[in-house]
Amino acid sequence: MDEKLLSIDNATNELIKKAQTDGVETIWDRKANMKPCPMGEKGICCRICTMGPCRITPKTPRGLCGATADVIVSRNFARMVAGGAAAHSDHGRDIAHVLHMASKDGNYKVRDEAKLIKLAKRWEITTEGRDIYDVAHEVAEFALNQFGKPFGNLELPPSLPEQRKKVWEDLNIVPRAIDREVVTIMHSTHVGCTADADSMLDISTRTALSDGWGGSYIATELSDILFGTPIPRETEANLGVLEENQVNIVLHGHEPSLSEMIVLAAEDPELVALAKEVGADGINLAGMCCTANEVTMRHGVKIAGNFAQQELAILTGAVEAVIVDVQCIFPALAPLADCYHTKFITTSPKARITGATHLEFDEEKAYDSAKSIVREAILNFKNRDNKKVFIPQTKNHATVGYSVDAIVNQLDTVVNSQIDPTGTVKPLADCITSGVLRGAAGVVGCNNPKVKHDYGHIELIKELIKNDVIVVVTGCSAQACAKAGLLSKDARRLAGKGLATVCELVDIPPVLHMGSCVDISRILELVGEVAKYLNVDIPQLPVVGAAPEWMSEKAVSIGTYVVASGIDTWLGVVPPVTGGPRVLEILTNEMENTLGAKFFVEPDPVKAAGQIIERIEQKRKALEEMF
Ligand code: XCC
Ligand code: SF4
Repeated sequence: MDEKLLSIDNATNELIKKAQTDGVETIWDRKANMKPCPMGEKGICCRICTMGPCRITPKTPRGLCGATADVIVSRNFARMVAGGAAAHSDHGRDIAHVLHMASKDGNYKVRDEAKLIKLAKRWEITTEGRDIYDVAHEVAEFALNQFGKPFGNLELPPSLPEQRKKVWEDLNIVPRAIDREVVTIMHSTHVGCTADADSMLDISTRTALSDGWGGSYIATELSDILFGTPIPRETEANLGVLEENQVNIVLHGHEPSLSEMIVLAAEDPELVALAKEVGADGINLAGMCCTANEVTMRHGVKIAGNFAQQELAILTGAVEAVIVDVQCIFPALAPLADCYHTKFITTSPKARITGATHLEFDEEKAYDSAKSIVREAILNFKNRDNKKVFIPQTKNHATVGYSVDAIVNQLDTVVNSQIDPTGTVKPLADCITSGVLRGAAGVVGCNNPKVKHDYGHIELIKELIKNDVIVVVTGCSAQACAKAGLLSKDARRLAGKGLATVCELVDIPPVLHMGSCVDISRILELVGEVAKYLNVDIPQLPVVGAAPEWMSEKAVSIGTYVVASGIDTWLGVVPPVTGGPRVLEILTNEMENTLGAKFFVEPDPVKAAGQIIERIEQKRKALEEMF
């Protein structure tokens, strides 16, 4: 592989080249010109009040108010957690509102009644003899109350082992209402409040937990109820999924309430006919970032690419519209779309972008709203300039759709129901305790131009599966895997003997796509259930997390709740905390004593894999003594 290439992905490299020919810039050009601020990089710049900004140097070891490097670093870290938890949880809240407006004859319906009833029972909501939509509305209200309830703690899901909850209780970090935790961070980081790194990190941890076991968990469960719990299905990934003779629409962002309606609208006979009328063979939907994950998990919609490829989709010259809602959308798409015929359509009042066409998505009239957005795309087909079109011929096959239910069902295919119960995580737990699988890793998160595109994800994952560590993925990591062929069942040839055997018996790929980033809650559920089945706490399991190319505040919240859930987490990009020695010490060392897990920072994915395997083997020793 050419060292100078910016990605391990052909389609990406080809389009980066096209950008040069076309005379347009991409994230990699801007990266080459950007000189990151060394203060910001270490986390020691404070601009919380206007006596500053204050920066910590050997000559100025304290800010004007007297804040030390650790105080500043910990406050900056906390605010990142708050930003991330807010984004995930507000997404969860929006889905709850959609469930609240669901009705028998409306645009939004209940697709997974069994899951709804299960959740209603868990929340002690009457189900007998009631209309399913009455139950749905009460469940939605209950969920909405988790965001702002004035008293008590968050309602925690039953997959959380008691031992884990006890750890949080002892540390006084059981989350209360979700919004309250975010607001507490904004308050505590105000000038003149928390000035103690230890306490600041406790507050951060509690907030992150309100995301993982609260806002994100709600987002996943209610999305499954509304749009269906994913089951395994086939798809394809990379920019080669764009079609020369079709109206290409890229769906980018996060919330399935929009993308689900677009999926329906794109099948509307009226719009399909319109597409033919304008000279296209049909309408081709392709997803990007977590929206791609949502619609591929539930419909097999093809994946155009991950975070770093969003500009490249426009650069193909073959995309009629990029339709976005919230999160991870480059503002750069607006000026870039001007250089091509692509319509860049924003739909959410939470994420308007200068230069974009704003067509607000109205959830009350969701279907009509989606139809008019799709119509815009179709009518833009005539403006496509064939001289500017280049669709890379790179794509790969993938099997996706591994919700926890889907994994359990798949495992049941090898259970002898005469002897063993079905519908449990027992087979998975058995594989792990027996050592056929050495352990499991959740590899998640973004792309970051500090890392060669997709290299961090793919190198790490290949090493892990080679060593019989089963991998589950979400977010942009899942898409990197889809493009690299790792979600295909025949990727088992890259797995070690134990993992390959399991894959063959159970008929799964060695890397399982579990969904979008809010769906990391699925990973928590699965790990929690295995721990409960074995009657151990989560840190005792040979299970790790990794975010090799992370970049967002959401990833900081995720990393923090994953560690607080008792899962060691490897970061491939250094977080902006190195200027605070106490903060660094807590995150990368002391958390192990309090929470049973900690952060590791290792930019080299092969080295990270080595460390992970070593750690997993250590945990196995203790576990094997027990079983
Ligand atoms: Fe965004 Fe969720 Fe990161 Fe991808 S992985 S770049 S946060 S889309 Ni969540
Ligand atoms: Fe400076 Fe303190 Fe104000 Fe931060 S809060 S800018 S350290 S004076």
